[in-house]
Amino acid sequence: MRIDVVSIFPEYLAPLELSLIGKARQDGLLEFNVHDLRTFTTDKHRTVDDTPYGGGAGMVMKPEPWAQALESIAGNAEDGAASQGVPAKKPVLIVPSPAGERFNQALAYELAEEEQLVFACGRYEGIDERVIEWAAEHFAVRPISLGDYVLNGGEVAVLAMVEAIGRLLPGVVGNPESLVEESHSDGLLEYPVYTKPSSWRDREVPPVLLSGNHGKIAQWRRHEQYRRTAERRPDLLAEFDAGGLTRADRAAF
Ligand code: 6GU
Repeated sequence: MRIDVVSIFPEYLAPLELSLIGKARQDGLLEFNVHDLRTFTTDKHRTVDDTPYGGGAGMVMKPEPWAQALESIAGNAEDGAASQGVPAKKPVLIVPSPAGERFNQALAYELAEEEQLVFACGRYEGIDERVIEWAAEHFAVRPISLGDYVLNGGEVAVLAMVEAIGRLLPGVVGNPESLVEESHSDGLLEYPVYTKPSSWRDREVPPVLLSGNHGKIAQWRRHEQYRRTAERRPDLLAEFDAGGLTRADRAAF
């Protein structure tokens, strides 16, 4: 997978050099490029924002630097495809925004299938809307939100999305089994986990986990997933119940 990020704060993306995603880059599983939007300006002050038409607080990002940046990235992708004699599939342009579609694990899996993702990090009150319309010529455009709260810019959201997507790429997470049992992979939250010692500060590990009875352990864990989801995320539980329970689940609950 190839990922390009356009931002006026490229240093914000430095953490992606580290850890799992940094390792995936070193191993050649992921190509990752960060572009400074200001390098696509032409005026002396390298201006990226201006006042909003219609008035109101804050500033809006000017369209032309974005068009220059996105054209250069789309051009690279199209040249690459043409040199291999294949028609170019449009890269996905993700526009992080509290006004976007909600990001979740299902969307992370969907985006992990893509050849190229481009993230356009807006700041201030956002990017001139005509950029979003125009970009559809070169990209499959997806405005995406992390949740119902406001961040100052898209950079922190990109860190979260790239980590969620990157760890799903084949070979990035050492043990793929660990992707299967985690929260949200099956619509429920994860069960609680424990390690040694079995007694710690007068608190005991649930005895079933020491029983060696794998059937009972699986049933207990499933029940805990359900209980925890009911308590913390009743919204998820409603969706899960609508999907229909398996026979093993009816036994566990
Ligand atoms: Cl993706 N971007 C910004 N700027 N704010 C957000 C967000 C994204 N998701 C929630 N708040």
